[in-house]
Amino acid sequence: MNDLVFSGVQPTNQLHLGNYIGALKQWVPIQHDHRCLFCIVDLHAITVPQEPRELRQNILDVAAAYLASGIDPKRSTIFVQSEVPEHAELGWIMGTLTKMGELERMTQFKDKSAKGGMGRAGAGLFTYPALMAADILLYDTSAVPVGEDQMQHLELARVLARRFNERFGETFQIPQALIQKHGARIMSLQDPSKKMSKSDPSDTSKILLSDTADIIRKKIMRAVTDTAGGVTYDADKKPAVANLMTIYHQVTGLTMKQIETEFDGKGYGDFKKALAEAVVAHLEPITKRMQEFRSDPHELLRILDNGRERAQLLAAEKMKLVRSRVGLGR
Ligand code: AQP
Repeated sequence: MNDLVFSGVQPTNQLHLGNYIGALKQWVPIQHDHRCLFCIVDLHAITVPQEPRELRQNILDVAAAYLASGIDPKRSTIFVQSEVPEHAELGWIMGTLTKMGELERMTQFKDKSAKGGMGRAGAGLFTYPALMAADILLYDTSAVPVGEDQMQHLELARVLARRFNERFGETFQIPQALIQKHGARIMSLQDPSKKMSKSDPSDTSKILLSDTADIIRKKIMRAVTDTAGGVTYDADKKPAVANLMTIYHQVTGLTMKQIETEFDGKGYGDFKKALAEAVVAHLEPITKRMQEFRSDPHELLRILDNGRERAQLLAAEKMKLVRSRVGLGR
């Protein structure tokens, strides 16, 4: 049994607190007892239009965010997806095994294509889950830490691994999801029915890892709350406050009960002030380290070169087996 963990983030924009809590922060402790591959999934990013110069900057920003959040390049492999061409190759093969109906059911595709209409959405956006399955299966991944939004895609990866194994013989490990109780889905600060998202045009909906302390304070003080008062956790009746409490829990380590006790008899204003200070204190060292990595690109590039070499070795070996199983080449 392989104990490899794989996960990734799209360099589609500046990372936000949702990406940090739902992904990066969760990855850090996993490195201590698993072999980990953390990928910057730039091929996924281009399933929606990207400005080339910005994309290249975002790739390095995401790499810097991984390192600044505590991913240790001595323990874990950090690399850029497009630099290991086997991802695209296996993505194609997985696409040939995927049914149209399976892709049509994907809520992320429905959401992302809703604006311009399905007929106008790129085919890459539609087949995105086949490429994501390839990313995971290429390394015989045993576990994938994901936010709730990615569960449907992960389930398809499991289906495709089984389908391939049945058709061509035992080749891929079936990956499991690693999902946390609180924090798997951080919601928009302006609308608790929507997840915090890089592509949300509203600046105040999300806290970016690159935000200054003052901006973070302003965004939190402007966050919406619920009509019913009191800092108590009830995700159905008080979704906005439950979301803010989840963030507080994540950055302080306090349980929901402890948070309720701390703010018993106090109003939302007091809670938001404490929350803002806790988020600032948690993110400040991360933001500072990100800036340091970005101001010394040599170190960052060296880490990414190293990661590419490590990932490439594993990917090349696996693809040799996959090609022979499928009957590709001579
Ligand atoms: N709001 C969130 N709460 C918790 N986890 C989240 N993730 C994303 N948003 C939240 C987790 O972050 C990882 C990387 O996500 P991604 O960049 O691959 O794609 P995404 O899920 O589509 O993220 P965004 O921020 O919403 O980006 P855009 O707007 O570009 O689509 C994943 O593990 C995800 O679960």
